[in-house]
Amino acid sequence: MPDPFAPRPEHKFSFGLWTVGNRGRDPFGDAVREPLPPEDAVAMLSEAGAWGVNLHDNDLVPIDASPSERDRIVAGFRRACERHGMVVPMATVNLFFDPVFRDGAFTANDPRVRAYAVQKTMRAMDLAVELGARIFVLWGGREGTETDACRRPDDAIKRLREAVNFLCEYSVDRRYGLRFALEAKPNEPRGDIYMATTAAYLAFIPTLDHPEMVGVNPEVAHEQMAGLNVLHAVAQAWEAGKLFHIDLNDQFPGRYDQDFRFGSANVKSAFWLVKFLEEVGYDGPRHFDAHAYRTEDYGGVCDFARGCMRTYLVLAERARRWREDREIQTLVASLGDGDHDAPAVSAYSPQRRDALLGAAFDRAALARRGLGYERLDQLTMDVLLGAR
Ligand code: DIG
Ligand code: MN
Ligand code: MN
Repeated sequence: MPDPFAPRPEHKFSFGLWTVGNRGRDPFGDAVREPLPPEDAVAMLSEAGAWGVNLHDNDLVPIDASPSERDRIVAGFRRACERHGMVVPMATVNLFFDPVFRDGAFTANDPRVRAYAVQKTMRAMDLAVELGARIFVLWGGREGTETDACRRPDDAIKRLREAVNFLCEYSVDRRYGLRFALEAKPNEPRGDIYMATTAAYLAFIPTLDHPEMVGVNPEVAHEQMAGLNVLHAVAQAWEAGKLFHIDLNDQFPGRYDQDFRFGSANVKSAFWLVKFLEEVGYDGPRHFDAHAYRTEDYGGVCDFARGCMRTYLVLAERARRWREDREIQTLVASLGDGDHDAPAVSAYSPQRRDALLGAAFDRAALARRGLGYERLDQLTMDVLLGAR
């Protein structure tokens, strides 16, 4: 009997080199796993059933590599991807690890650092296109402060806009056709990071010269670190046509960025997210920006990768059950506008103005109406827990 939850290329599951290549280092402990060469990561992900592999520039090419070394490394990686039938749907740039970015990258006070950050990103875009990536993620991990004495935050926003506008022009100039996906995070590694939430970026994008080229890459853990409902952030991005990519993982509230295996901390939150992505027909990569526990060896890392994909598919199947459950669907049908006619509050007109101003409402009767959400949520729990 074939495993119904076995990942297949059409599921578009992808992982970054930095995810399965995470060596388990943390602020209080050294690496516990040997380095994983990119070609080995590609082989591991392919064997696990993933479709795509993503990377920061320096996940593959050392920051001080010569052009000939760079070309040799990239050629070897491309061969490995071809050999293992893996695509590179997304790429990004590391603007956070090297000490040069300790005051930020695009928002740094030193204009030479800002210029270097844009140059490094241009070269990372070149690499992205060479590998076939169509999506370029920008995560401003160092764009932030420990003290707001360092700069006016509105100056930081202006600098960020200047950099993203320049990079959009570079993509147009080179006819790269890249779409940029901006990733928010509230803090860590900086005390506070600018553009702390996906919503902040959704407000920033319309101020750009090429807003049509720029969307967002919401990460589950980052919205949850901010105490937000990640589904609502993703739904707002989707509704605005700006869900260009997504970072799936998990997180317990009030902790550092845990980047746990997808669905391993909050199954219900993961269920609503998967249900939404499948119902709206999100066709982008299902990217797992997560890593295995520090306790694991590379056998455990492979378990981690398989678990991310399996949980997504199990939850997608639970979402199908939810949609097909007669009692649930009867309850859901009763939630809508139903047969309660009410004056229209869309498409303003003098007629609708007068009809609404003249309408009478039985407020007490409206207030008495029980909505049945307890039963509906318990049915959802039954589906999730396998009790129906
Ligand atoms: C952290 O959540 C960031 C970096 O890993 C990377 O730049 C981006 C890509 O998904 N996510
Ligand atoms: Mn994260
Ligand atoms: Mn991420």
